[in-house]
Amino acid sequence: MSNSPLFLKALSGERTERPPIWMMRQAGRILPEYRALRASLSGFKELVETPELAAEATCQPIDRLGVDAAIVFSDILTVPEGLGLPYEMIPGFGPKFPKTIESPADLDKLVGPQDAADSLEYVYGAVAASVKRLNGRVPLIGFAGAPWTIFCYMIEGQGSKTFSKARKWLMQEPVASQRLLNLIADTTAIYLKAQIAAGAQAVQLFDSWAGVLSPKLYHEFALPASRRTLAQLSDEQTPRILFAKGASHSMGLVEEADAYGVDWTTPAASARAAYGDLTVLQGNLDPAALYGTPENVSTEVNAMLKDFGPHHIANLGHGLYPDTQLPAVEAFVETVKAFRYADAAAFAK
Ligand code: 1CP
Repeated sequence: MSNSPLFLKALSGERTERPPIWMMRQAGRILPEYRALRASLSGFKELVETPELAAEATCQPIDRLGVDAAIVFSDILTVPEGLGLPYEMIPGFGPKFPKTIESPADLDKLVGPQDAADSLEYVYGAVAASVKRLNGRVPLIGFAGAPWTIFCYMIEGQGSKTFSKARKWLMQEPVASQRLLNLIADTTAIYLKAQIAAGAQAVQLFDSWAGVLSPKLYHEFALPASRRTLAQLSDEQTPRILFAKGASHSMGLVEEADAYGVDWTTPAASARAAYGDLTVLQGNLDPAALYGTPENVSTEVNAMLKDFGPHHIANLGHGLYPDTQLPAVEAFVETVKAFRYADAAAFAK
């Protein structure tokens, strides 16, 4: 048994006494101390672009909740900004890009992968400042959006329920779509390598909008682009987590990650059937389960931990909702921390 932190042990495939836990979107959103920090500033971007402040937001869930990993406070939209499409964060609305990609000719105006990644120095600063502030308490996760999800924002310029404009591009401009996905994939690989160089001990690729694609288009466009990013990180000795929300039809088709996120609509048994018992899986509590009482949360969480079995990282099946109450979140963390595989009848060998 190594002395490495529980989260990294689990990611490396070692058996652990209990699963580690962290939560997608754990920094910000639900914490009163995040809202206070945010209210003292001019806006979201000031927080993301000032390493010391980002590091403070990164550490808040560690101090408050005692989770086993931190995720750097940033956003997936830094990459399109680096590529030449700046975003604005509009309170009560979300992200908005004044400029978008409207025609294949617009691709010629974008910045190249190295220059795009080089312009995101403030993210590497946030990673380094977060590692310093964490002071060895827990490992830090770096992250980026997967190419398809970033493509969605670069074409649409804002969130969408269907991302039909982005899907229209795949249908009508397949060659230009491929070119843009490759540009994003290569930029993202350099970006994640730089986060690793700055101290990130694991990285996660968020393919938040994988689920709007048919399996066919997912296989043709999104999946190869994610693989292209992940493959470029294979020499890094740093575990890679892929979370492709809504793409459970394609579980088991990517080999380049070290762990796979599972969304809450996918039964643990289906994920285990697709990936096998030894693959590290992360997830998948329904974020809405945290609207239940702490007792209900505890029951649901214990059931989930038994369903996944070992080689599991406890997490949600997508990010925390902003109106989630802290006692439910605390019950999630406490239940996972009290769990022991050895005590769970199903695993007592
Ligand atoms: O002012 C604010 O506080 C704005 C809210 C906010 C926050 C706290 C946004 C706007 N982004 C973030 C931080 C963030 N974003 C983190 C790090 C901190 C954390 O743990 O919360 C991470 C990991 C993200 C990742 C992110 N941003 C994703 C992928 C994960 C997911 O939830 O699917 C996506 C899709 C975004 C885009 C984005 N940023 C913000 C919003 C409201 C959105 C979604 C817009 C949409 O509906 O399309």
